[in-house]
Amino acid sequence: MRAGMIVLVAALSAVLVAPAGAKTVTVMMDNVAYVPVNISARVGDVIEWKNVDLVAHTATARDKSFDITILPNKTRTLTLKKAGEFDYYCKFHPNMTGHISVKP
Ligand SMILES: [Cu+2]
Repeated sequence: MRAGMIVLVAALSAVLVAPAGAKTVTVMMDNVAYVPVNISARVGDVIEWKNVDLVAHTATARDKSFDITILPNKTRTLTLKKAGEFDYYCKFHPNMTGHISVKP
C-alpha cells in the first residue's frame, strides 16, 4: 500500500515537472509496421507506441539508446531526453523500421 502511494506521488510529480508545451506523439504498431514510419518531436516530448497487433513488438534504437518491448494490446511510452536522429526497428521483425527526428 505504502509503495503504491509512493509510485503514485512520483507519477504525479513527473506530470507536474513536464515542460510546458511537451506533446505526446503516437505511433501505432499495426500490421507489423510503425504508423507513421517517420515522426519528429522535441526533447521533452513523449513517444507513445500502441501495439494493436496480436504479436509483441519492440522499439529498439540502432544506437541502443532505447529498447522497449510492447506486448499485444499494450501501450508504452518513452520521454525523449536528447536531440538527434534515431533509427529504430523491431527485434522480432527486422523489416519493421521507423525513424524519430528529435529537435532540441
Ligand atoms: Cu515486431
